[in-house]
Amino acid sequence: MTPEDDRNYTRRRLLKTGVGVTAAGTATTLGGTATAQYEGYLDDEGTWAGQTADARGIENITIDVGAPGNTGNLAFAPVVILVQSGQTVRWRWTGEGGTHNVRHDADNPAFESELQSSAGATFEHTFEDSGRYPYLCDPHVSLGMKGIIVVGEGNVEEGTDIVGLDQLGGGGGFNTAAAAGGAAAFGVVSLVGVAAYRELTGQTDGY
Ligand SMILES: [Cu+2]
Repeated sequence: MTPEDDRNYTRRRLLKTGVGVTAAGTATTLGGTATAQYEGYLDDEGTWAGQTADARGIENITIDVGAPGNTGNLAFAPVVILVQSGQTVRWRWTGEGGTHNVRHDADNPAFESELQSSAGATFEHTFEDSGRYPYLCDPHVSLGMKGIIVVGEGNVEEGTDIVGLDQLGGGGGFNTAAAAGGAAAFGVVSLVGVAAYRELTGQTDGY
């Protein structure tokens, strides 16, 4: 670890334990039990702030593959979303962070994409059955590249904040992220993801 990595790591740990949250200047609330949520599946995911993003009823909900985080562009964003039965989720590759895939983390995966690296590549799955669907990127799972699709509100982990997609990481990050990230092509969801990451890591304040 470089000193910079070490600082980032420390900051992430602080965020995950609910200390120093107000420094991020957001309305984010983190419980002290954040690391135990979703059976600890996201304990080593560096961007998740203990929130479940409410994507119910949103047509063409899109998750970025290769969003900033996990010591590179090695995150899904948003990390955890809530959808309803029958809804289609689309993953869209940002083109950053190398080659990624999306694979349901189960003995008999309900969904699994090809390995892809090109910006704009997509993968879709329609979720019919209620439940929790943890998933990962095989090349980067050891670095924390994981996410969860929650189907049905009853499957949201108790104690997890359900927030609107526009509230991830606080409402003020939209324009900042768009200007600084040059990510206009990625659309609304990706901008939210970038904003959330910047808020959490303090990337814009030169930390
Ligand atoms: Cu990956």
